[in-house]
Amino acid sequence: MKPIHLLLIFSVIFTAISGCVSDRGDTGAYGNQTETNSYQGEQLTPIAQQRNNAIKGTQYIDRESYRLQVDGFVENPRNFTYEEITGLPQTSKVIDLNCVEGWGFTAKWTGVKIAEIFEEAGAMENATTVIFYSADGYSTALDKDYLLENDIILAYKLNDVTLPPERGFPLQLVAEDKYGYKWAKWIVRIELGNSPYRGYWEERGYNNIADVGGPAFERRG
Ligand SMILES: Nc1nc2c(c(=O)[nH]1)N[C@H]1C(S)=C(S)[C@@H](COP(=O)(O)O)O[C@H]1N2
Ligand SMILES: [Mo]
Repeated sequence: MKPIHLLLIFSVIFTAISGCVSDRGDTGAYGNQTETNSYQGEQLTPIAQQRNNAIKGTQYIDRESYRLQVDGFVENPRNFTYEEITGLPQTSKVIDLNCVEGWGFTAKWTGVKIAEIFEEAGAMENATTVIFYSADGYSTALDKDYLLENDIILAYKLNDVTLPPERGFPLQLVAEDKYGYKWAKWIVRIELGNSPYRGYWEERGYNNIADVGGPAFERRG
């Protein structure tokens, strides 16, 4: 057989094999985990193509010593371990993150509804504002009603992969329909209160409502 014929046969076989592999289509590798590429008919952006943003770079949080502190207007101020959080009822949804700078992506987010955390800590009726504090000194706040009415979750998985360090491990707030600066990463404390609060970017002029499509900036008197 001429070498050119062998080459042809090999290329046909190779194409067939690689076709089998890539035809699966709905998952991909992410480290040693399997990343989901579509969910409930919706196409997801692969993590490798999603952008990151952080004021002080990646925070590396240790799973064992991590505690989520919940305090303020709650009957039982308390800490949660990583295992306690991931042991609560789990919710998944496909949501877009839109940074106010104009970029965005679509992902499947899996985590716990804030309502579950509020239930555990005994959130008080008169609490109106919820402040999220992060390990890098970042903070932001949202109305308690917004969080409850929209079943907002604290995500610990992204496209079925454990939240990578640069993406906020262990927890990122999935503030759907709000600009990216409300999506706090590396959350270490949640404080309930009844007075308005401006977080890191909000204090620097960004709109405290932060509805996607709404104004990015706010005039302050
Ligand atoms: N702790 C912390 N959370 C943060 C930020 C930050 O700097 N620190 N940046 C915010 C901004 S402006 C955006 S757009 C999103 C980006 O989220 P991503 O890096 O997961 O894509 O994170 C938000 N959460
Ligand atoms: Mo952003």
